Amino acid sequence: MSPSQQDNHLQQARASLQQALSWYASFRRHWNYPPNLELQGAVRQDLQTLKGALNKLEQNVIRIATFGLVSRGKSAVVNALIGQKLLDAGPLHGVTQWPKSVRWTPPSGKVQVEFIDTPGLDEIEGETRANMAREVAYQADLILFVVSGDITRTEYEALRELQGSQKPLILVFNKIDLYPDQDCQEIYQQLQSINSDQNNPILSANEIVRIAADPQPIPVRVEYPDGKVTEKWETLPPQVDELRNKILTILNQEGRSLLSLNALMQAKQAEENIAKKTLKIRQKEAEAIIWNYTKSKALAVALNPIAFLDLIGGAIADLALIRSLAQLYGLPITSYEAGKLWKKIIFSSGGLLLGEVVSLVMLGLGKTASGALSLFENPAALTTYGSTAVMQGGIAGYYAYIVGKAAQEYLEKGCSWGPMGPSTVMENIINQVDPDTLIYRLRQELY
Ligand SMILES: Nc1nc2c(ncn2[C@@H]2O[C@H](COP(=O)(O)OP(=O)(O)OP(=O)(O)O)[C@@H](O)[C@H]2O)c(=O)[nH]1
Ligand SMILES: [Mg+2]
Repeated sequence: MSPSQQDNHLQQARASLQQALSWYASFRRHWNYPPNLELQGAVRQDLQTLKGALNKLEQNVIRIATFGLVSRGKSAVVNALIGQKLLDAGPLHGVTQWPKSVRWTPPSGKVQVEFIDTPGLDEIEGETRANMAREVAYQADLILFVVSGDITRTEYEALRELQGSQKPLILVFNKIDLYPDQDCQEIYQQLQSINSDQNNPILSANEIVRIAADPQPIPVRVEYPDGKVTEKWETLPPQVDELRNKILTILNQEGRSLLSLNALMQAKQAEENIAKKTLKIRQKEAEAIIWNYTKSKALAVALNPIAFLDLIGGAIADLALIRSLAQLYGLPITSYEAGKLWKKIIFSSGGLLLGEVVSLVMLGLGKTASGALSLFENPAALTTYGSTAVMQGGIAGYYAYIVGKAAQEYLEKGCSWGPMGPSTVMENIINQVDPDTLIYRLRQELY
């Protein structure tokens, strides 16, 4: 990716996050509703995540996390990469107990790096471990998975789990100084074979790097000119150049795009959380709003004697309903978007809302006719007017209810219109809503 492309990605991500933040900054100032302390508390962390994601973008910090079982040399790898022993590393099991981070300014880089060093995956217990791993993977832009030999079952499972986080991953084969060349080669080939499932490869071959982060001292024979022979221990420098170069290449070629993507992913998640919590906490008020609109729309359509006004009035009511919901939630939806959303609901529902149009027109015409008739000649026609009106009102109200539910679903998805196909949403809702009960309920209210 060219630098300008990457800058462009950064800009887009930044703009998106800034917009979200400026919207939520006014979160406490719902214009129609008093601030809700419970809600504010519930979304505080998500707002923090949003801010954090933006900060990270602005500082150009890439997070690289180490993962692996205990004593594989995770901390040693970070030390070797930055060329300083900033992290404790040692032969005891469980030297690193909690995730720790260290900053690194790469030589050529336009970005900063923050290494996150984690405890061994087998060191901490079940639930806590899963949470820690998930949290770190979520924060990371790049993962270094450190092994020091053939892969174990636990390692394989951890790799599979990490695959779900959709973060780029480099498999680091550390401690190669402990193996003769032949063995090292064999292990390397075995590591490549973890991709045996071609349809679902964990990594590509060139994502495996062989290093020695902290080679053990080796005995060296020293022969003096006088024939005396002694042995002394010599420590070789770390061999991590291949890994460092690989990381630097990634940072240069796609660092900023990676950063943008991850920030957006985090923002999306945070916004979804905010929307979900808001919807949950405002549930009662929302139900009341939907129900009120449903009733008024049904009543208005039933009582209105002019056929086409039913339709126009109905549409206005639907729009107002969507806007009221958005207002109640304080979620980022403008009038323009409300209109777009309404159109989507109408068009995507195809047959369903076409049903409303057709039945409203047909019944509306009948109603207009029987209403007119009854005035002049036939008092019995008033009964027809009445039952038509109830039916028509029921149908109109039912659709208002569906529109309300659909709007809720949309808002819950964090108001990102893209990938959420409207027809899917409609389908979900129609599966949820039981039309008979509802029309029944409406009829009850109308009588
Ligand atoms: N021979 C050899 N030993 C290494 C190498 N890298 C690390 N070690 C040793 O392996 C041991 C564990 O290293 P650490 O970096 O503490 O491993 P870790 O994965 O961070 O371990 P925990 O934090 O306990 O999970 C230390 O004694 C290191 O000196 C290497 O490349 N070669
Ligand atoms: Mg460690």
